[in-house]
Amino acid sequence: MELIAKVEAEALAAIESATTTAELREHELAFLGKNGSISGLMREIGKLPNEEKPKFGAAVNEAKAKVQAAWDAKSASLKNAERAVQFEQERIDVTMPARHRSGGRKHIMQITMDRIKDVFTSMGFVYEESPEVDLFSYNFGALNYPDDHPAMDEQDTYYITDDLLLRTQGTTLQGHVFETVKPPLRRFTIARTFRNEAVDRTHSHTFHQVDVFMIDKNVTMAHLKGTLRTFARAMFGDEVEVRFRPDFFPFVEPGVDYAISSPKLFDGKWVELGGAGLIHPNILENYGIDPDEYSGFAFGLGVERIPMMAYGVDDLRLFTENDFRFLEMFS
Ligand code: FA5
Repeated sequence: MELIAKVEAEALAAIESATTTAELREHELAFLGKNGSISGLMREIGKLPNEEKPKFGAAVNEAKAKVQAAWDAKSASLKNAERAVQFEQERIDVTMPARHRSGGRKHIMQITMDRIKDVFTSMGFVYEESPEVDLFSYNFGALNYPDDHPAMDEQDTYYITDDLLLRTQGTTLQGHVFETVKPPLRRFTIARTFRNEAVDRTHSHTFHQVDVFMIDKNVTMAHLKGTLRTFARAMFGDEVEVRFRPDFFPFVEPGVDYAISSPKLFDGKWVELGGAGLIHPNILENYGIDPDEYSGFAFGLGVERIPMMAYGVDDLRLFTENDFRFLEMFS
């Protein structure tokens, strides 16, 4: 009986002092397991006289039950404690603000250019590009500028050599196309263009132009106006009207500037957009196109103008400053 009390006390003390479930598991094997010391007590029974056997057996069972109960209780409390630690380590603070992920987006100029491309492509115009650094002859001569014509002064630019310059206008595409393509043809480009210009809110040394032209039989100012109106409506809304006024460009005859007006823009005031006209017969002849058989129209305008008007941007330098507060306003 003393032995039982000793083993029981040992077991209870060991269980009580356990600090981890792993340690407790070892005590389970040592005391309660098949080869544990409490099971060992049962084997002692054989050495006892018969009359003492039942009492001893009952006492061992009682001790075993006590130790088991102590073990169960300790196991439960250690498990709880360990889980609490684990929860604390794996805790997720659902109230923490999410990390800001800034996605890229298209620049407002890119959005504008993509829309321009959609509009003219849908009208059967083919997009084409020509060099930013081009020959003087494509920029001026091919476009019917007589030598030393004062119109060239309005488009002073940066010269690489006497013959090579940074193009001043998207219209430079014309000569490149007329050399290789026979009419009927419809072409357009979006060109980065350069001029020796004092920079202010509406002028830059580097800007962009859309330039559009077509040649076919019986092309008239009516086709020009209809194309411009379709384009302007796609950019600025369905109520836009287009107006022509006489203007001079060496490569068109007649030449006009065109303005648009809409009740939704600038209180319906006319706002000038760019230049246009019918392609000069001299140019057609220079490229072997018979002006009695074919005629064509051409127009050009500054791309920066479009978002400036559509969104009321009052300084074109904002397009290249890359101030996120500005860029994030457009998507
Ligand atoms: C031309 O450049 C002609 N090539 C347009 C043309 C094409 C006429 C076909 C007839 C037939 P202009 O120099 O006016 O025209 O320029 C056209 C547009 O480019 C202007 O209305 C303006 O919106 C834009 N632009 C001109 N210079 C600058 C500049 N320094 N900064 C920003 N935009 C400019």
